[in-house]
Parts: sequence; C-alpha cells; structure tokens
Amino acid sequence: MNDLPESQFPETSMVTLQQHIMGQQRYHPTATGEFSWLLSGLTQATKIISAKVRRAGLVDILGATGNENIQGEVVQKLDIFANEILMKCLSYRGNVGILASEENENPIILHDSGAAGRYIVLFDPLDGSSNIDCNMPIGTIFSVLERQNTGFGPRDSMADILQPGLKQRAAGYVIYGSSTILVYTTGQGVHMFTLDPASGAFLLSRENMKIPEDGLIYSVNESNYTRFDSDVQEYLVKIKKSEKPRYNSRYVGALVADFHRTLLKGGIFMYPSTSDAPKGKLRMLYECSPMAFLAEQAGGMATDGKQSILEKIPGALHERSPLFIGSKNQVEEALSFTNKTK
Ligand code: P6P
Repeated sequence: MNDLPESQFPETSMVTLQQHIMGQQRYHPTATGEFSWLLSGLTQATKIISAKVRRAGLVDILGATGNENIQGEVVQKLDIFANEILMKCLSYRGNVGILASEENENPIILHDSGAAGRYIVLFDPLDGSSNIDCNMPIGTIFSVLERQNTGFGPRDSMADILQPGLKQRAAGYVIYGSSTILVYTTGQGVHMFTLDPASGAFLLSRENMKIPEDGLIYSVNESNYTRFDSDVQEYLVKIKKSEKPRYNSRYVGALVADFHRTLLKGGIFMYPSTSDAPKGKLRMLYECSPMAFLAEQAGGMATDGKQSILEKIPGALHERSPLFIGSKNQVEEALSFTNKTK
C-alpha cells in the first residue's frame, strides 16, 4: 500500500500510454525498452495526424475562398501527410529497419544491419480517407514485426516482411472519430486509450478488452451481395431471416470504425471476396493481420472464410484477403457456411 491519499476522482485514469507500454516490457525481456521507444514514435505521429484531420473540415471552410475542390484536395493531401508523418516519426527511432505503407509500392529499408534494423513497421496511414469529406471516422492501422533473417539484402527484407500474422510483436489502430482513440496489443491483451486534448497524452480508458462472445450486429457492404459466393449469400439470408435472435446491420465503410464497434459491441464484420475482387479488398499485412491479432487477443476470431488470418503467409506486400472478424460465435457460424469441408 503506498502513502498516496485516496483519490477524490478514482474514475480518472492517469495511466498514460507510455507508462502502459513500459509496463508491457516485463513480458518482452529481450525488448529492453527499445520496443516502447518504437511505439512512442507511432503515437507521436498519430497525435500530429489527429490534429491535422480535425482541421480538415476547417480548411474546407477557410479554403472555400480558393474556389477549388478543397475537400478532394484535402483528402489526397491528408493521405500523403499521414504517410509522411509516420515515415518521419518512425525513421528516427533508431531501431526500425523497414517501413511498409499502403501508400508506397515498395518497402523503405532504413537500416540494413544489426540492432538498428530490428523492427519492421507496416501501416495504413489513413484508412477510410474517402470518409473525410462527410466527417465520418477514419484511422491509422499499424503492425510490428521483427526481422528474422540474418541477411539484409532486398530479398532478405521482403522475406522478413512476408511473415504470418501470428509473428506480430504488436498491432493496433488509432481512430479519429468523435474522440481520438488508440487500441493496441503486444500479445498481452487489448488496451484502449483516449487522447486527452488538454494534456496531449493518450490516457488509459479500457484494459484487457474482450469482444462479446455473441454479437447481433452484422457489418457488410450489402451492395456487393450479388457478387458474393453463394455460401456467403446463404449465410446472409440466414441471419437476415433470423427472428430469435434478431440481427441489426451497421456499416461505416472504414475498417477501423467497423472493427472498433465490433470490438466494443460484438458481432461480425465481413469483407468477403467478390466476383470482381476474388481475393477480397482488404490488405493482409496492414489491415487484416493487425485486426486479427487484436480480435484474437480479445477472445474473438478472424478468418478468410477458410483459414485463420493469423496463420496465412502473405505472398506479396500488398496482398489482399477476404475477412470475417468479430465475436467467436458469429465468425464460427459464418465459417460453417464458407468452409463446409470442416
Ligand atoms: P467498400 C476503406 O477504403 C477500406 O479500405 C476499408 O477501410 C473499408 O472497410 C473498405 O475499404 C470499404 O470498402 O467497398 O465497402 O467501400
């Protein structure tokens, strides 16, 4: 028991993200604090992005005098801005060897030797950016891997990047919604932080989050229905016809927002393959894998309709995958339609 007096505001969390990450170090004895240094680079970038995103609408108003398509211009700039900020904040961390972004065709090799090149950070800098012009939530998604190879040539680097999701050292996202919220895992549970505008700190708001085992919200782009495989169509018909329990539908159109709701309220988010996108739309390495790591750490499930997302070995940096993710019971029911061999 410490000598601190009882707080008059027990509900106020004073645990910052940095303190929490440092606390996670005890689970990674080999990380020696450099891991937390890397993650602080990510959070620094997302605070800058958050401030910029919050002004997007304002720039539109201010820019109205410019008589140009500010929103479209702002949206493109924001994607590029977010990408550049992440690159800048992560490349100065001294222990990040490779950066890979949805915005860049090829990975950026920062260091090719020793401890300086230990970590690989993959990210979607501004997921759902088309939602900006209607003030809908958007976000940054990230995944952290460690180099496995001893070699440091371009071929070795790509081999280091193309690891299955179960090898991730950390994963998370920041959602720029009504508030800026960061959710992350290092394999020791899922933890949520809210950015406090007054102090500029991410403060712990929920620890060891669990996806409800059952959730009655399904989230899918229904306009693709006719292009889904018949087994997915059968699954959707089944849940739509269900009266007990009765399902509800929600779809934001930004993975971070649809996943965040699923994490909090349960249910299933799905982006199945379609006749015009047979491999699905979402990217394996910096969308599906990090969300799957979070989902499984929170007691949920994530599959491509046949196998676990975390077990898939990507064949290319920007490879796409179908995704069914969320409450264990709902994902298992979807699997019973999509993977009848089981
Ligand atoms: P659709 C956003 O563009 C994104 O990559 C994900 O964030 C989102 O889940 C998906 O695409 C939405 O795609 O085809 O429904 O607009």
